[in-house]
Amino acid sequence: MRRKLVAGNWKMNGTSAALDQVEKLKSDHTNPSIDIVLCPPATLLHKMMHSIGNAPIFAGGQDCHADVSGAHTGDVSAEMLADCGASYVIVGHSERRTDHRETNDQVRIKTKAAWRANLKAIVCIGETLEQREAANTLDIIVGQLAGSIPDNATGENLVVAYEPVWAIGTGKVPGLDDIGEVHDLIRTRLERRFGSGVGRSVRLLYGGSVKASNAGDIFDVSNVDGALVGGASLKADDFSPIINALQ
Ligand code: G2H
Repeated sequence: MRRKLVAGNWKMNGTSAALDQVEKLKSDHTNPSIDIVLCPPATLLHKMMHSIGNAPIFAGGQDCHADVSGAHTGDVSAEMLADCGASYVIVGHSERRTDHRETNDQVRIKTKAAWRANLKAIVCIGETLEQREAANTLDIIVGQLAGSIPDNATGENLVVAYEPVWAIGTGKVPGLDDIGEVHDLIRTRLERRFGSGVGRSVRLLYGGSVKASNAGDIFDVSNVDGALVGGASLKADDFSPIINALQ
């Protein structure tokens, strides 16, 4: 039985004032069977851990460098995230793949770095609009999965987020059948590569314009175990109804 998971990706949003949302979320969140993860900018992680306190909410980074430490100006290692109290890290988000030209190979190495630091990796994959319109979605997903995920994946250390690039922050969402088709494919490929036990235990998230009004329908799709939420995770009043839709 896979635990449900809703992760909020704050992207490059939030200063100390945003921690009020954590306080609100703590009072909203009463279901211990759902994992909630907040991924703030790295600058807020330490303060966020104080805000979370003993509440059943996890924190995560939005990216990590492959190395433990060294001459990499501006970067943050997985070990540094873990030292701040993070339990998760997002790797391979399409905004990293686009803005920083991250390749599947780099995402795979970063995922290994996350595991080295005992972080759970939320590995993001997804097709562009051009790739979807050329009917290449499934091939792209298969290639990204194979290239971005190292050996030794388990249901504990890996979460896969399917985020169609064209659905991110646009208000557009694929049809439920399309989401189901991709999630079923991801599940099948994970089972084939890692064995049915591991393949069935990895949690699969949908991401891309998730909001309260569409979350319930998306969560009913087969092999969707939760969501990676961007814009609608910034305010507890928007995020809590999405979490509640999983119950
Ligand atoms: C996809 C998602 C969060 P949004 O990037 O990872 O963002 O929900 O704003 O589309």
